[in-house]
Amino acid sequence: MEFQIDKTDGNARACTIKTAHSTIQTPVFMPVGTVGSVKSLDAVDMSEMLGAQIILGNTYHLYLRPSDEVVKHFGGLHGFTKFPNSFLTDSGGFQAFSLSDISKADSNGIMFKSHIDGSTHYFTPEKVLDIQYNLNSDIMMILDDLVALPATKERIALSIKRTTDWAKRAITYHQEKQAQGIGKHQNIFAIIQGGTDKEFRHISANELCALPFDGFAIGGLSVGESNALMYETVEYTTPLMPKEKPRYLMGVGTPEDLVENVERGVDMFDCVMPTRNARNGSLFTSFGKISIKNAKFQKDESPLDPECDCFTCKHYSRGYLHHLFRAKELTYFRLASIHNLHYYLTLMKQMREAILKGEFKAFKAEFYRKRGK
Ligand code: PRF
Ligand code: ZN
Repeated sequence: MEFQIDKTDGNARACTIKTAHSTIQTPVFMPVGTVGSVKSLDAVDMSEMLGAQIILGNTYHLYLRPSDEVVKHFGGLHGFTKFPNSFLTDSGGFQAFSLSDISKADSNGIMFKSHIDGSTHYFTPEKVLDIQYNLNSDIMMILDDLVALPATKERIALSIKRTTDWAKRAITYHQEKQAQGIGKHQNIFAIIQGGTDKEFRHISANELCALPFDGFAIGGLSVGESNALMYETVEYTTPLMPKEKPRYLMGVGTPEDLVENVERGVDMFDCVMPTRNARNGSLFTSFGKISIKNAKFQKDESPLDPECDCFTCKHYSRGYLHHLFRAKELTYFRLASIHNLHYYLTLMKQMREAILKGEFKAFKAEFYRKRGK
């Protein structure tokens, strides 16, 4: 892929990434499309209505159902889902760890039981790449070893050692495959681990960033630690990462988290929050979150957010959305997801514009002022 820094403002960056399928302007938020689709929305909604340049899919889910072989049969994720822009696929390690009934890592990989039918599977650094070659995602994540926090120093030390060993195997395998003409247009990112311990983050970043990956992620955060500790760990880690490659903070976060971490030099994010919150009735607005189930919205004729120009806000009232939510109408899920994703994608665009103008600090102050903070 091509990567270019368009402008920096403090540590915040506005960059352009070109993959085989789209041009991605950063900072970017990647909506989560676990099984190849973003819940309640389709590929046309995502690309044409919302203008998403990249979405995230999960190796774990797609491997279990419908299987990477089926996806390959349709010409990969693009042919199968018809989403024309980029896909990033997570490696499966995190999902095996968090979703599977049982999972157990050893020095060679991760054994887990499917959350669908209880069948046993084994992921290795090579196996998750083979699956991702079949999916033909634009950005593939390597297999990493996660630990539940709090963990002992010994266990975190083992996690970063394994993650480095697996990263070396992954990059070697990927280079061999590319030499054979497989995964030629696919990119591969490593994942820095180390909990909230600076020394471990330092070791993990140094070991991984010495390898020729196309980009680097910060993993193992937003797993229950305080916001302050997450921000501190990111602030410590981003300067250890190469300037000339994309930086991705996995599984983060709230709108505040995005602003704080863009300020600390992160380029890419993903999170289920906008879509999951939408389904639970929690909607993001320029002045903070609202709960649409609240009785005070019953006769409210105004749009969700007067500052929003999304499809939902252009056409429907708070009172109608309140009714759809209460009635559990399927249309509610679509309209609410459109609004929340539009909110997240617009927030990223506004941050990019602020960086390009060298006004990120002022943007951040205004962002908090509107929320009464
Ligand atoms: N590793 C992988 N995927 C992830 C994470 C990680 O550490 C996180 C951490 N918040 C989210 N998704 N492979
Ligand atoms: Zn809206």
